[in-house]
Amino acid sequence: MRRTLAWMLTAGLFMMTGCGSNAASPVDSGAIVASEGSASDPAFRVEVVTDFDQPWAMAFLPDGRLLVTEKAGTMQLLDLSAEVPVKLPVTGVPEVDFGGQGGLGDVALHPEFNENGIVYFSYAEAGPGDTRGAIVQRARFDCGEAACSLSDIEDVWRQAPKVSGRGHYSHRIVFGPDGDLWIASGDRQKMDPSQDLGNTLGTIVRLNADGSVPADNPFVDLGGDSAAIWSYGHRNILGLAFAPDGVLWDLEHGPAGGDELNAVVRGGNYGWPVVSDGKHYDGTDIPNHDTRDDFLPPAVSWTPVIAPGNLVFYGGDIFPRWRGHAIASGLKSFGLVFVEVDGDNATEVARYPLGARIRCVIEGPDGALWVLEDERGDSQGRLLKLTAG
Ligand SMILES: [Ca+2]
Ligand SMILES: [Ca+2]
Repeated sequence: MRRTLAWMLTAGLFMMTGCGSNAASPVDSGAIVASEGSASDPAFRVEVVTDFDQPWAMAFLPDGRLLVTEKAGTMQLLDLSAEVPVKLPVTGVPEVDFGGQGGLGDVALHPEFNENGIVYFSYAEAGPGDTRGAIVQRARFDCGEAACSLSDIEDVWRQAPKVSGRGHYSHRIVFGPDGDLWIASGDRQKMDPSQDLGNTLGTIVRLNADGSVPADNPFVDLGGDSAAIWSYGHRNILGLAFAPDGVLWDLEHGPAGGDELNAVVRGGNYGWPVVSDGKHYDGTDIPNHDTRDDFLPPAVSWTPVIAPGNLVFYGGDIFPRWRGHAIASGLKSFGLVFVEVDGDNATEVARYPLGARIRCVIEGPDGALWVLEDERGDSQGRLLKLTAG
């Protein structure tokens, strides 16, 4: 079902408690707002935990510590067991091409992290002649008392070709239910390559955990970089997540309007830049999805945009209302967007304002929602913990 939804904001003060360096700063949050009708849901209790320098992504280790990437090229491990959380620096992070939308990106644990200690991470890598592209590597992760380290770094995947500019890397990493590795590869703001299967711009790729190509990928016969492609015609995919029923969902930025949530199918073409429910930034029209039946339409499109940060499916116990729902962080929606998903249909059902560009939301081991702000005026983005209100 396709919907265009206005951003509804209610005013309202919200109780918050804080710890860490920004405890005195208020979180500009309000009530959870139903996107249709007036149903109200229990609000969240919001704690400010600490802050980071332009944080981009995070992942909990099995021991409850939190690994956080910062866009300029640093990684930190946050130990939450102490009364005041302690940050340990992570050494061995490769040099990243920091600028524009690029830098250090996502981080994910190997499905067998408990046995092998391997983490995956993505970043913008410089190339010859003022070019760059997304890269995914993996490394052994170890921690001592004062610092953690990456070692035995291996290349897993490179976006190809490297091109000019510093936008639309996407480079979101997720492991599927069967242990496959899925990577979002943005169109690098070059548009037309998204329809050309001879490169990996504007695609979602599927690999084995070691970076090799599964023999049953849809375009293996094309060989080379193309063999990794699972779906194409994408723009800038910042959300990539598996629903409990195994459906893969991608959440991507549209141009001026037309953010999309897509149920991703093998070999699917999602239309960019031939069709979009948005327009070009200069106002030039782009035919909408419903003008062409040869491209797969989004389950939800948003105008005005939410400008997604990421996407996660909630499976915890402390918010029964949201179990099985998708939750998107929003840079322009300044909060969280809750989406009800049923098979390959989806509907936005609520929003929760947080008063800042929200880069990332994940579920913690205790079922709480952990939220990273993108940045505030001083480039610091706070880490928030949301529990039952
Ligand atoms: Ca599309
Ligand atoms: Ca359009």
